[in-house]
Amino acid sequence: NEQAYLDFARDVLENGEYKGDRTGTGTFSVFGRQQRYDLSEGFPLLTTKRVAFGLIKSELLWFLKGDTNIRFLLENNNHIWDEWAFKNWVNSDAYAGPDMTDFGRRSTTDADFKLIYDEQHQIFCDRILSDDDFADRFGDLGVVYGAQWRHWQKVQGGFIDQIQDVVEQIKVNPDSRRLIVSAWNPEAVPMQALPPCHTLFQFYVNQGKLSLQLYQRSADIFLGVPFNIASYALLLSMVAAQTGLEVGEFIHTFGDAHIYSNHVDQVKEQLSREMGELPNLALNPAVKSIFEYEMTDIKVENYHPAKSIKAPVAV
Ligand code: THF
Repeated sequence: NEQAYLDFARDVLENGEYKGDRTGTGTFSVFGRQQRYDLSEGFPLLTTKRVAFGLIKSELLWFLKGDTNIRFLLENNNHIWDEWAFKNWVNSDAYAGPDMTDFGRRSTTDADFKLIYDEQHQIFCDRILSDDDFADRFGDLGVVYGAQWRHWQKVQGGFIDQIQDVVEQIKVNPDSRRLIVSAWNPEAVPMQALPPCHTLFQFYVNQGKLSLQLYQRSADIFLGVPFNIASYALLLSMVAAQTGLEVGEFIHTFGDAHIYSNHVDQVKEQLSREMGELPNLALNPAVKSIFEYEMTDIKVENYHPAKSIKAPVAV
């Protein structure tokens, strides 16, 4: 299980070729890989570094609500999407503070700039939380995951709730080969803060077990992928609980899988560590709909990871 992730990271470290990228950071990249995680062997939350499961829960609940405004994330102390909203603010004519051009890269290379950035970032978060109009205008990331999953806009008007439909189809038509949720909407790509990395996923039911395969077009192996594995394993477990199925496999399929050049030392550190036992996931059995889970209904038990490893996020 965790070994699959570690082997993948080592593969990209050894075989990845240098490739420039949109963020200007530089990556070591491969194209086309796949790993499998059997959820009956434990919940795939990595033990070779601490992975912040609280952030994974609040992000998934945010998607499932169909919410695209970072206010809900901030209310849950989750800052993993801040940079994307912050970018919209500092690029708008409403922003009058110090120059934030290229803030993602500069805040990792220039300590003086980082102080200025941290201050503006704090001001931004405070205003998103306290000012409704500001939150409406700058907290929204556009038609990102939550919107495509729950409110796919139809050409002839109205919308499709892909999550509700797929959960229903798993119950009534488990042999279906069309149990698909697509986040990739070519028409919406120009309106999104970041076009979806988790392009499409498909469910599969056999022998009373539910499996899920994700196609991820682009993957930040050190920071993003540990979150992504746990997030889709959680989604799979929640859908299994709501459809009366056992958990099967999470299959993670990749397009461009990369290690950012400023994450290489961190990956090597992680690869030098011993794996521990995987934790267990406990979902509140009283919850009767995929849309009714709250933070306290989802827990990991027996999670004893190695200490966290910090790395800068590329924006
Ligand atoms: N952009 C980049 N460059 N990488 C990504 O993985 C990524 N995501 C989402 C959107 N843009 C991305 C956001 N997901 C972290 C984790 C997941 C993210 C974004 C950031 C992160 O920084 N994690 C740190 C700190 C967590 C904390 O605050 O405690 C970690 O150590 O795990 C792809 O989904």
